[in-house]
Amino acid sequence: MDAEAVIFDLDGVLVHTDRFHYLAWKKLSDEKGIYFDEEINQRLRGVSREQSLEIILERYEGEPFSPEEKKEMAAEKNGIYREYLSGMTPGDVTEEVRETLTELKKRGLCLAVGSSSKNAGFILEKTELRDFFDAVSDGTMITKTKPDPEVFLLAAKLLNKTPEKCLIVEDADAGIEAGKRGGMRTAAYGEAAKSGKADYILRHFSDLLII
Ligand code: B16
Ligand code: MG
Repeated sequence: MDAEAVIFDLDGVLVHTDRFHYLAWKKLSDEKGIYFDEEINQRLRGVSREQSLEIILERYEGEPFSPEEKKEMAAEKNGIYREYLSGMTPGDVTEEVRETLTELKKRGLCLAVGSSSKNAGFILEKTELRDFFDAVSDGTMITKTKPDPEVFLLAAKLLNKTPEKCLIVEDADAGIEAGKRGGMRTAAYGEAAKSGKADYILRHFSDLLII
């Protein structure tokens, strides 16, 4: 690859916390009588907690929830999600991911995380991934969520790299769009690979070493 930096999405790329998001939203939806399924869940990839709730409520036909109730619901979902996260260990990161990150660093690339999540720091700590990265840009540092490029532009800035020198690795269409809007190259992994919008498709995480 001719990029000088790689900016990784977290949820769905480095770790599979996407399953925990689904289970936590499902629990909250069932409790409140709101319809929610795997298909709706796909639309939550990369978007903020608050926006995720708005997407889930699109099909809800009951009395509208007040802003306070929505705040409580988002907080409740986060509580359930954090319980799942607290059980995470370094074993939740595959050898393939660790070996690929190690090799990219050996080749002199700068590495960063660009995640919409406000829990990114906690996840990186639990999985002992933090030391691989020269910078972390996450949901606690931005005002606009993906598909806005803010989170990736901040990561590039923290790395001291111009956008065109950065490659974004993403599992969400919203993230691929964010990378493109930010003037970066994009590699799709997992769900985002299906839409064919990215510059590269990664069938395996380690394909990063051969593109
Ligand atoms: P939190 P990413 C995103 O992480 C998730 O894909 C998305 O489903 C979630 O709603 C968002 O983080 C916010 O997460 O509730 O933990 O702040 O894919 O950008 O790493
Ligand atoms: Mg993701």
